[in-house]
Amino acid sequence: RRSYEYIEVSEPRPGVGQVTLNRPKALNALCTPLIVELNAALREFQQSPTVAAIVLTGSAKAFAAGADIKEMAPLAFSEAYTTSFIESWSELTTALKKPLIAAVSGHALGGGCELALMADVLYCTTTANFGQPEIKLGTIPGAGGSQRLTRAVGKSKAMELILTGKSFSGEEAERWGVAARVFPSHEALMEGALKTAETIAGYSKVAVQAAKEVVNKSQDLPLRDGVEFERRVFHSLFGSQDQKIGMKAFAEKKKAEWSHQ
Ligand code: CO8
Repeated sequence: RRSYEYIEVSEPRPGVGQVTLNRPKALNALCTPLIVELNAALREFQQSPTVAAIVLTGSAKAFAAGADIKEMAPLAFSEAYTTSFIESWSELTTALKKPLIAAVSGHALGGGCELALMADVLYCTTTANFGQPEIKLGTIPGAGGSQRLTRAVGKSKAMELILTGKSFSGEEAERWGVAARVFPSHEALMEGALKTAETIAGYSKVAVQAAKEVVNKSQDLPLRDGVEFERRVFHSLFGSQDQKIGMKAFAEKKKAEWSHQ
């Protein structure tokens, strides 16, 4: 495994990969080299035969305090446009077929909030500090925040948050459906995230990947097309060995031994 400067990579549980953002001096501000490393680590996990689910986290103090403001400050339009600044962020979601759980403690602001919103499942502490403060810097969310936050909380709340730059707590994130669960401490959060990842990693890789794919489709397709897409994928899983293994094990009251085929 290669070594990284801005992140740490481990496999803390069977089937579980963990990426920890580790740029403490800047509260994990997402400079370009960090994003490059994060993409590389996720690609490595995507290809790994031993990793089936991934946890992405930061420190107890900060998940990530945003894109690197000092790096962005001098950027010109022509440079941002011609180099497709930020575009590589989308790789994080599009290339990753394995489930990604974001475990958020502390600040998740701007690009940090957007990164958390890119995950398949978001867990956080009650005191986590989410927000899209870009308006205060004379700009707007640039990594999907205006779209993903709006889908998560509805238009009026998203408008209020993005137009005022006001932050919201982990407790609110859970109440509004942004977070799936909240935890009282960073330790409890990590335990919860790793446990969920381990649970997911214990299922058929084929079924897990298909489940992630169909849920994601709901974000892009009208309902009728989404339901049809789901049915097609559901039908296709009758061609997998694991569907036979899973249903036979149920009938025999045994634990399924997945072939991942
Ligand atoms: N970029 C660069 N450096 C940062 C950032 C950041 N986003 N956030 C914190 N830092 C640095 C600080 O400059 C400081 O460095 P130094 O010690 O050298 O002065 C260090 O981290 C510690 O920060 P503070 O002293 O400010 O710590 P506090 O505990 O007092 O405050 C806050 C914590 C409230 C999180 C505060 O640091 C803050 O407001 N940070 C900026 C938050 C913000 O505005 N984020 C949005 C950035 S814009 C954005 O993400 C646009 C996304 C567009 C798409 C993605 C683009 C890649």
